[in-house]
Amino acid sequence: MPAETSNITLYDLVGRDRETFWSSNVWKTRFALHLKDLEFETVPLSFCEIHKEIPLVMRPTVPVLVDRTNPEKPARIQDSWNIAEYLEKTYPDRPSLFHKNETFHQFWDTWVPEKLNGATLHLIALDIWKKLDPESQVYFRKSREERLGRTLESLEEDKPRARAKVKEALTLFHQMISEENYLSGDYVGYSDFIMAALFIWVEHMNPQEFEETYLKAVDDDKIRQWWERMQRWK
Ligand SMILES: N[C@@H](CCC(=O)N[C@@H](CS)C(=O)NCC(=O)O)C(=O)O
Repeated sequence: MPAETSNITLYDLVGRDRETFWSSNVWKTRFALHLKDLEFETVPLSFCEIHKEIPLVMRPTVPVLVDRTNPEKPARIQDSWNIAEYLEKTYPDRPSLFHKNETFHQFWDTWVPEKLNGATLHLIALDIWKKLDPESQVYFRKSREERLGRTLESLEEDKPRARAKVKEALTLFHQMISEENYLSGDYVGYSDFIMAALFIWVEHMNPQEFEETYLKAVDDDKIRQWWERMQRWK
């Protein structure tokens, strides 16, 4: 969508192809914008571009959302949770993200990264690296190997342990969605988007891992059925 027709701009992360959006943190925002039916344009940035383009007053991370709906007072918000709160407060007449229970969704916003992000990174770090532009490959390898204290290649040997961790976490998630259509109950909510954003990240990076470890984490079709329900907000 051309920039002039949209009041909202979303800064997102891309790899070498510059057109596939796979960042889990940004997908939380994409889902929220889709649910609220808000038009937006996307500014695609590589890892290295994020560090040059996102203004120094902010951290060099995406998502960043700029909303010029009120031209006198444009809003610039960073961090997926802050953006969700902003959208809920600014567009209360659109479908709700929190269904008047913000704490519940905030719990999942902490729980999913704590229980799933580390193990997931172990499973797909090398796949992410392969999809980046050469300059970002250098940055990603250096920063992640420093953080993990090991090479991306050496994560391979830990994959069975990482898969077991993912499956354990998804067992609790499975219990929740076995009783209702969505994590947040009868209606989709931000907590569903948090989990679905993680799923999109893995699906893009390693479809086979996604199928075997995430969709088949538990021995029935409940997670797959929930995932199918989530497709309409993509
Ligand atoms: N808590 C932040 C985390 C944002 C974040 O870490 N974003 C990643 C992309 S998923 C990023 O921009 N990373 C830049 C880097 O690692 O240099 C949020 O939820 O928005």
